[in-house]
Amino acid sequence: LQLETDLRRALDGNELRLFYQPIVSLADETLLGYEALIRWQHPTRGLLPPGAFLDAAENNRLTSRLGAWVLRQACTDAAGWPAGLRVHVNVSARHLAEEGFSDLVAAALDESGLPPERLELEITESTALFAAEATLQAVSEVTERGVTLALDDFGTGYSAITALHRLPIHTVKIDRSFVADVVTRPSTAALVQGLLNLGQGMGLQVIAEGIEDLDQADWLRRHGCAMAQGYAFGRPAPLPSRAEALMAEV
Ligand code: G
Ligand code: G
Ligand code: MN
Ligand code: NA
Repeated sequence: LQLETDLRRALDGNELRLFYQPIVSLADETLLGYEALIRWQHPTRGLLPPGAFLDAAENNRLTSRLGAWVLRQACTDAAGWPAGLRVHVNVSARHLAEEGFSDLVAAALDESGLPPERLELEITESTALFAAEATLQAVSEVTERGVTLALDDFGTGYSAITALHRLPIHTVKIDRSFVADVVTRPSTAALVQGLLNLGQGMGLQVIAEGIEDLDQADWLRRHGCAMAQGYAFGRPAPLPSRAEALMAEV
């Protein structure tokens, strides 16, 4: 309950932050975009990761306020980036199913001026498993607008195949738990190869997550994975402030 009160204050008082992690092309390590990852700059507890507060938000009807803040902030930030770069925003199943979700996306795009094609929404497999009519409706409204959908943590849920079947998925993100063992464990390698084949066979974009070293990057490149994300290419970090960016130029 204290957490809930604190979180309401955080939403009102500019304590939430978006960190951004690069998404790169594996062929040449060109930057393709960033995934937005929320943090809470708590006045006494320091910088909190999403695991410390997202569940509290989910359970206390703060989901839509928090989700709206993330979408608006991410679109505003991304509108100032070079035109080729896309932004990925994580969306909770609960928020996606709420009335008004697609209007919120439309408003975030309009207010920021970000072209819809530069926004990708990340959802998890369980979102698809429990997808109610409202979710399917919201998804079709945002994708008709040109926004794309990524299936996050691909391979870890019960419903990977169902999700691909039911929703207009554009990208799958191979979960980092598979990437961690891909070089050292033959059975994991076979599994990742299968996920890559499935994604490519369906004409989807595939991003490998959680790449921490160059052996993993090499393996994935050699096995046909085009895109990657992970500490090897960049940790989640705040956008440089305008002042810092100016300093870096001189
Ligand atoms: O950044 P970190 O690895 O600590 O993120 C942990 C989890 O929190 C990830 O599963 C990520 O998808 C989720 N997450 C991060 N930012 C957001 C956000 O803005 N909204 C939602 N719904 N989930 C987020
Ligand atoms: O569930 P989702 O994919 O949205 O979560 C992304 C999370 O993964 C973020 O919390 C981010 O901090 C974390 N992450 C990103 N890259 C790496 C990595 O290379 N290694 C590990 N262990 N975690 C990572
Ligand atoms: Mn994600
Ligand atoms: Na993931």
